[in-house]
Amino acid sequence: MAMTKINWYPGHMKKTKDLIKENMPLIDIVLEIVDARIPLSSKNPDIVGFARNKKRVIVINKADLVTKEEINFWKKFFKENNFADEVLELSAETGMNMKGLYSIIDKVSKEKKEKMLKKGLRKVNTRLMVAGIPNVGKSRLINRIVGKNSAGVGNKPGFTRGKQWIRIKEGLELLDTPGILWPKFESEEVGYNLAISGAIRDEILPIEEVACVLIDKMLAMGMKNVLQKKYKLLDEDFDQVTGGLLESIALRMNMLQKGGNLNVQQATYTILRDYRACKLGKFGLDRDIAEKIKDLYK
Ligand SMILES: Nc1nc2c(ncn2[C@@H]2O[C@H](COP(=O)(O)OP(=O)(O)OP(=O)(O)O)[C@@H](O)[C@H]2O)c(=O)[nH]1
Ligand SMILES: [Mg+2]
Repeated sequence: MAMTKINWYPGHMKKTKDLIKENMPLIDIVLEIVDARIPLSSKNPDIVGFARNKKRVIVINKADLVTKEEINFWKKFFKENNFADEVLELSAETGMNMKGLYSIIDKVSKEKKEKMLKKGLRKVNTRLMVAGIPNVGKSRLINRIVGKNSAGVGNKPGFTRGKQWIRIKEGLELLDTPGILWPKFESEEVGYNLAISGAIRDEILPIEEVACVLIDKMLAMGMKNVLQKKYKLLDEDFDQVTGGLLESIALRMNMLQKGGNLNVQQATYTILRDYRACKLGKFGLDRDIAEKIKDLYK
């Protein structure tokens, strides 16, 4: 199957790219949001070009979905490979480590103020933009930043063509619309990982193959017992190709169509849904391909 031939996100790619480019001159800090389960696959390399001379912060969001150990691997990885000025993990969903984000923002803000003061400028605003591919949690993060701080502060019109800046506090403003970037599809493995994580609408995917890749990854990670327990699988079920395992899941879980045939589609969606809801454990999908694909993202 040619995963890379799928028209993942029809339309608007160029339009959103232009929008980001257009906004960039006003921005000081780019918060590049990635999904903790797929921190590389959910990146977009164009950001490097867009955000030249900006402070770049990689925000590893959805940190609640992987282990601390895995997070530490990625923080080290991004730092060692010079991917950004700052890297931190948080969960926009639970609010975990939002403090860490505010302290990085304050630090950058302060640096800018001091720099401008030397030039004789006293009134300095620091402006933030949130950017990232679909489904990484941009809206959740914006809501969290704004929700917490917006009491009594209205939106104020932007400088150019009615862009909206949300005033977070004195001297700190956030662009109200996130920069939507597009994932990079040069590697088939990246395509699968995006699909498994839910970054691509299931309807356009070869969904059974996607589920098989997830199963294969889990088996390679030594997670056979998790599958076995969750879906009541027997040892002998594992003596077959992965596609057959989907049938076994349907069989053991009693997923039947009208008429009594095994409902493999239900098994397929169940395992993907369970992974996305963190019911198969906390683990990501990118670690084994990190070294192989990292140069695509620089
Ligand atoms: N577990 C978990 N889920 C999250 C987190 N942040 C966002 N989500 C979930 O991820 C999904 C996408 O979140 P959004 O904020 O809509 O993502 P987005 O980047 O704005 O997506 P688009 O608008 O499609 O570009 C939602 O179902 C959120 O509930 C997080 O920190 N942890
Ligand atoms: Mg959104």
